[in-house]
Amino acid sequence: MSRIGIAILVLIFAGTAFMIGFLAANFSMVTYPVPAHNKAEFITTTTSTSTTAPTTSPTKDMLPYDSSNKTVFLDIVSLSSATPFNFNGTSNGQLHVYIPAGWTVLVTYTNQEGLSHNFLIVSNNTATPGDDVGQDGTIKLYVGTTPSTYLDNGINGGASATGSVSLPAGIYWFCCGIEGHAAAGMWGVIVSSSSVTTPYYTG
Ligand SMILES: [Cu+2]
Repeated sequence: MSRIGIAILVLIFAGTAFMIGFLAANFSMVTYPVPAHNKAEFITTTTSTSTTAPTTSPTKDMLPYDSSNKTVFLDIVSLSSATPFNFNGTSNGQLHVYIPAGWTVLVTYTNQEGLSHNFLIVSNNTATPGDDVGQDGTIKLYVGTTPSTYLDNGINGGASATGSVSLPAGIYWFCCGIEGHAAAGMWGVIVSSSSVTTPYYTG
């Protein structure tokens, strides 16, 4: 065999050995991205489940009103079918009434419970009512009672009473004035605000 023939054979062997080494190195690298790819898929799945969480907001229900004389009609009932000391089945500040600033609230209060109750609107300066709501702020309206008897007297079960008052911008309670009844849960909130254009309630 000539020298050139030997040289060609050496080159072929050397080239083959190099190719085997090159391929082996490549295959060992190929295993690298595979787990990384699986990891990326796992993260994508997690992200898609977290974007579907719904947000909840309280339902707004409209109240009857007459815009010509800026009056909101508030029908409040202490239900015999609900837990005692309720207004329309709610208690402890749950019911929120929203009215435009300066509008008049015309209340019709009906008592269905066995106990006597009354209905007051209070410009409050405490967070929650105590036994005498007259000590928690200024009473703006007396329905079914009087300024001198609200701690003891209201209307009996089956009776109704009405009253009205205009409310400047502010936050108020509506509550029962009989001693301890508001503290037992018989109160809600009225928000009078210039940012409210149509009366509504939540809760
Ligand atoms: Cu009461």
